[in-house]
Amino acid sequence: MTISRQWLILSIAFALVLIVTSTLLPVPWFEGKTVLQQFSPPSGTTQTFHLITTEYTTKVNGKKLEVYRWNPDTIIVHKGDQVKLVLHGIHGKEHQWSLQDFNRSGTIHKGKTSEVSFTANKVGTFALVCHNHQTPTSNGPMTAYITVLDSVKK
Ligand SMILES: [Cu+2]
Repeated sequence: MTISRQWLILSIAFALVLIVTSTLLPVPWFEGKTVLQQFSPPSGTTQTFHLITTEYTTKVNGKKLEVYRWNPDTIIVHKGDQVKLVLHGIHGKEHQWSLQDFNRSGTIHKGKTSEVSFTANKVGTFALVCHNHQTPTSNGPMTAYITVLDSVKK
């Protein structure tokens, strides 16, 4: 075996050791996490959803019908996720809303944006209700459904 071939093998071995150790050992600038931990998604990730207040109108026999809706109105997350809803007031002067199962409520005004965050700590389907537009007689129902699936991702 020549000297240069030994150096080549030694260099490759050194590079492999460097790659393996840098992947598996905690790295100070990744807050003590390994490279694998840093770049694999944690179980409780933050999910951000933008919802806009939307108005639909139509006419039936000359009579105007209108309904307010959340858009989108269906959100699916996993148990343990941090959920951030960014609510954009587009149509409708004001929407007083609540998400009772997660003890959150607020008011959205036209042209304004507000945010609400919560931990999806229970499994099920939960209603984000606008109290100004709750029934067909009050131009609703303006309800979005947040479904929290069990934390096992498939
Ligand atoms: Cu509303």
